[in-house]
Amino acid sequence: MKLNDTIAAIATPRGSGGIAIIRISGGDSEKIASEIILPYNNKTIFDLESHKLTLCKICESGNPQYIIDEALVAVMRAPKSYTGETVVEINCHGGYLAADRILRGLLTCGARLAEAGEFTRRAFINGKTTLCEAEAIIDLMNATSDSGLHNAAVSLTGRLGEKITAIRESVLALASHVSAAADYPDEVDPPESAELIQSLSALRGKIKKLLDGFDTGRVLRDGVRTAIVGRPNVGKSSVLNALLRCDRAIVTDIPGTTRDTIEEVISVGGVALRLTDTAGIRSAADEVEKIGIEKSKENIRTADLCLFVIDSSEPITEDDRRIAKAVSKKRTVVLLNKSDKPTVICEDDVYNELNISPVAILKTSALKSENAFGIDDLKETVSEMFVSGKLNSDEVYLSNERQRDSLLKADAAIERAEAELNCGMPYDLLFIDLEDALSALGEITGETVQQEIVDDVFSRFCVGK
Ligand SMILES: Nc1nc2c(ncn2[C@@H]2O[C@H](COP(=O)(O)OP(=O)(O)OP(=O)(O)O)[C@@H](O)[C@H]2O)c(=O)[nH]1
Ligand SMILES: [Mg+2]
Repeated sequence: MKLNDTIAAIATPRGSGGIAIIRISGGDSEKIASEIILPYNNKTIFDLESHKLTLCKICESGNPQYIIDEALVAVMRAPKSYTGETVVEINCHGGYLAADRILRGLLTCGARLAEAGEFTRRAFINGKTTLCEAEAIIDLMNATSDSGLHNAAVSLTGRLGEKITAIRESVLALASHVSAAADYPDEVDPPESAELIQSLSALRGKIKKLLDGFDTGRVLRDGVRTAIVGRPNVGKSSVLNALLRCDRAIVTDIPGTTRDTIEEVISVGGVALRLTDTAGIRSAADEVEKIGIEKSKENIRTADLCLFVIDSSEPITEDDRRIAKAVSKKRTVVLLNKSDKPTVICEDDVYNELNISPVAILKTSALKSENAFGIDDLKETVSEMFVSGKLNSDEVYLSNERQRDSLLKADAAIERAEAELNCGMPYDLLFIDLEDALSALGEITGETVQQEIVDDVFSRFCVGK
């Protein structure tokens, strides 16, 4: 990929719509665009004020008499643009043809079709955005819930980058001091070991806080993986239908109705619940059902939240106990379902007989999906668990594995430095650890990142972004 040529692409989705935007970026943007863009009043594109929309005629290249469209055009001259290069944006009428014809004209006049994410990659190369901000742009575009959108937007404003940079600068200050003391022993005193240990431990505290937020960040971005589990016929599919307020899953009074998992997404208080209705878990099952049960167990293993459905009108069974064991280490809400019938199980039985401590135990009746009982309580409980206070705050949560891996590497390097100081090892080893920490932290913002990682990040963008 050449980085000094001028690129162009349609930045809006194909198809009919109000407007389509064609974007051009690079040193020859104005020159190339001037071949097809004709401002009124005998002006040329070079006369247009930067960052201002102007109505222009768009014509075929080399044929100014042949008008393709009339469009609003903005020139954003370098370096004040998204990419840091001179950018021209053409807001033409939406539809299938106009944008295609305009793009073709620009390519004929010397622009190259942009690759996926190339505009943002240029912004990164030109210091307009950090790598973690570029990742926030992807998260923002892919957001499926208010909370995911909010976290991405906060990250996009540079909050995460600021935190990482602050930690990096502190490590850099320590590394410089250690190195200066080694190079100029007569002029610079080495830092006190106790002081160093204290500074390193404070830095690890900051890193830990960011790492602790990872689970929250992931849930905000990807939603809560929620498994609806229980033995056959307790009402799991009915609970799914009640949450969705429609009859999505088949419900019958025959145990073993659900054989394969069913997935649906709902929004609760701004966070996405990725619901999976599972096959009822029981020991007596035929071949097909056994496969379904294996899937149910796998869903418990990977879930962020288990909704453990119990038929409260029947005594606890061995199958209930087995499922209780499987969810015992998971964040679980127990639903005492069929509460419209005479009940034989109460809250205390859950603690005493099933031996689990769920986050909440709720009474539900899911017989009728459109006016089920207890489902609103369930939504409120889940919302408090995952969303409470997180939507309106400007706290930013780490939400991606790449960033977390780099932070873990930085933490491990600082931990090594601490251990060496505690053993009274020489400072030159310490310097190596601090350098490792610096490079790991730089990977997050992109200052010290390898080319393959940059390629991987930008490959997730679409053309025109
Ligand atoms: N009275 C009453 N019946 C319910 C309630 N919830 C579900 N049922 C009934 O219980 C039976 C089983 O419901 P399902 O939702 O299919 O149960 P399930 O747990 O998905 O069952 P499997 O898919 O076989 O594992 C159906 O006849 C439902 O109408 C409830 O809250 N009260
Ligand atoms: Mg079912």
